[in-house]
Amino acid sequence: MVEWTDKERSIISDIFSHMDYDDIGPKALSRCLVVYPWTQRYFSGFGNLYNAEGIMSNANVAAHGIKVLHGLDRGMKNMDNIADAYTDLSTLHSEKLHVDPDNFKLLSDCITIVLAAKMGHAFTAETQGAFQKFLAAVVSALGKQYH
Ligand code: ZNH
Repeated sequence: MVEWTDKERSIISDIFSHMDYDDIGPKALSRCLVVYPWTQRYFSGFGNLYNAEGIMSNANVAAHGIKVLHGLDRGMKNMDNIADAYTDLSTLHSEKLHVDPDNFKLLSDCITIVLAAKMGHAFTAETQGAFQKFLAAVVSALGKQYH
């Protein structure tokens, strides 16, 4: 089980109370699809991911980015049992979606980068430490049902 200091808890709850899901979700998922192009294979049903200028821009990706970012809410609400909070989502990604679990870490890094760009100076080393620790717990939980 992951242990959290009061400081880490307050950083995490602060981040989520100010989270701009509609901005960060689409940006983080789009970034993941650009930086790690092999992750595009899971979204073949989303249509053309790039616009006429060759920029990643797709309404389905944007909507899905928001949904995925909201997927972190259950971790935030279950800080003391993140491992079990993702059982059903882990099974879905493993058995139905067949998403390679290595990709969870890649997306989580993109979420960190987009959040850092948005928060600017407020994204201190302590904030990064707590947030990455939180994401690592989620990533590990999402990988739990892979056999
Ligand atoms: Zn995922 C889906 C979350 C990652 C791919 N996802 C999903 C959902 C959610 C999530 C919540 C919805 C479900 C239902 O509907 O029920 N994810 C998530 C999270 C994460 C993720 C939290 C991390 C952090 N995913 C991911 C990745 C990928 C994916 C990395 C790839 C690459 N997902 C996916 C898909 C889907 C999902 C494909 C399905 C979509 C549709 O709808 O079609």
